[in-house]
Amino acid sequence: MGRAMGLAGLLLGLFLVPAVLVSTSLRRGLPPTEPEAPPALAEWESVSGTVREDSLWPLPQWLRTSRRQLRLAPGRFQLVHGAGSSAGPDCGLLQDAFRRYYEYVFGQSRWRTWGRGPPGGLGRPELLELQVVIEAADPGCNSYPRLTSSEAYHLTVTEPVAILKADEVWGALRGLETFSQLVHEDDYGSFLVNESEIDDFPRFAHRGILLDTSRHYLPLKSILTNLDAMAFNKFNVLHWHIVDDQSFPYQSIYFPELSDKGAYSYNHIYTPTDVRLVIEYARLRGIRVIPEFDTPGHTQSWGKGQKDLLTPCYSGEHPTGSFGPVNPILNTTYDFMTKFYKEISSVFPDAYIHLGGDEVDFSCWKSNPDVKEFMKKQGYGIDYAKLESYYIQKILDIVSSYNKGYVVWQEVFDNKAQLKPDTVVQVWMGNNYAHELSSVTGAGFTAILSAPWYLDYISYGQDWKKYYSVEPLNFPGSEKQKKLLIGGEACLWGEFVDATNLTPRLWPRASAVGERLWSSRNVTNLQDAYDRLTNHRCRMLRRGIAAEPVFVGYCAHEAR
Ligand code: CP6
Repeated sequence: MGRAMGLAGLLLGLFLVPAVLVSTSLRRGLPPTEPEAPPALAEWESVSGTVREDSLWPLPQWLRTSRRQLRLAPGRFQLVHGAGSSAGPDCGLLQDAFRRYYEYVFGQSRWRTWGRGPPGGLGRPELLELQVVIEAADPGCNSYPRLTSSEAYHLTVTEPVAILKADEVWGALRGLETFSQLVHEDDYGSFLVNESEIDDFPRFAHRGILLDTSRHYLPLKSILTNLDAMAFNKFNVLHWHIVDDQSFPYQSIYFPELSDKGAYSYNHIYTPTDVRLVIEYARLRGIRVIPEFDTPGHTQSWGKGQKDLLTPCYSGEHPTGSFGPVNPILNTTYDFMTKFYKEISSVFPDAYIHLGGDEVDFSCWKSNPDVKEFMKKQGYGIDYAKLESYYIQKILDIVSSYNKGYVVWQEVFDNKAQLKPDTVVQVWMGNNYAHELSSVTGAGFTAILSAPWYLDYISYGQDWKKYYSVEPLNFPGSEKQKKLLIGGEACLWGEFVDATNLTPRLWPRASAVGERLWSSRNVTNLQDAYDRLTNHRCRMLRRGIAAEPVFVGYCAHEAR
């Protein structure tokens, strides 16, 4: 970055931090600067001739913006590989991203081809290129994003070329998003960008959205649209809660009966091709796909296609005909799970699988005489949490044998299962989650926070402020413990959500979580966030995301 520093020095005094972005980290290292006198503006330009970095979301870690504006000509401007980049035209991931971001920058003007005033760009210096330079020897074009991937980037926008530098393609994707957010179209249809410099990286490595495709089937299109929205908000994990009690839409290769019998219908399924498409679409946006196959509870739909998998419930001496959680006392259960998770481990490339383990109802286990007998033999007494731990530990062993890591819901930790040190514990219970984070990290485990971010809960008013105001590291613990919190997830459980309301229910409310997990800890100003979020929401609309309004108001593009 030596060259960038030189450039930074050169530009000192030319830049100012916009007043709305007052935050110590943004100002650190910057001498007090006087804004340069704005260039002489023609009368018709003056309305849009102000610094306006008022739509960046999430806010970059460090940025400064000049008043000097450059224009971009749709026919001339190019996204290109810069000199010295380890990636070139054979990097499909970047080529694809260049095409997408060209559209996001310029495509939005097509709704209004009439009534253009004088070309606002005339007489302004022009930005000709965005050169993307990947600095690592292996740019990662054909790889999958990982927990440890670098998403850092450095962006300078100066005449005549902008330069985006990143270690790996993942940072380039984040930087392209930021660049596209810097460009705006003025009232006369000119594309303008302020000269600026941005240094950016995520605060937390795991920034997820949970989608539930069991309570309602979500068509592929909805999932892909959501991946677009995630990229606009710099989320990097799709937690795919793919099956649950209500339906089993995952079409298994080894066990096709699971979805044949357990899906809502033969059409409400995700075929291997569908799953590959989701994974690839996500990869191209720097998003990991972590599938959740939740057991031993939440498994009613599994029982339809897999005989003897679930525990028969009893009333006294007699089976009632209903079933409970997965039957933990049969060898056949583990034979099945061994094959099943072998398939899952090869279908999903991510290093992690979510194994669930939440909300196990012990009543059916308690009613079953064979389970009672097993409890006695194992010396568990009447502690059914021990039986759950017995089951989970066997599943963990199976999944580790396929060299996968795993995420579990907090009960698995609470029930004192012997967890491998690399287990990730997801904290979801709302009551005293700070204490839970303390216990989990105190025991040395990595944690993900989702308790404050249940977006399926709706209420009147601007609840994004509540999500935004959470400080994830506000829990008792040492520095070492704080490092174990790797991020968080906004959860959208599907009981009341299908393709009709998925997007507006998630966006822009999830954007609040996105900024909390990406931006600096001290980015907390609600008024500033409100202003940027309303603009960001209008931008999502322009890009085809039906994000609901933040509050009263309008978007410029929606005028007739
Ligand atoms: N489904 C599954 C759910 C929930 C959980 N697991 C859930 C529980 C309580 C609330 C929201 C969601 N619907 N499989 C718990 C992680 Cl408030």
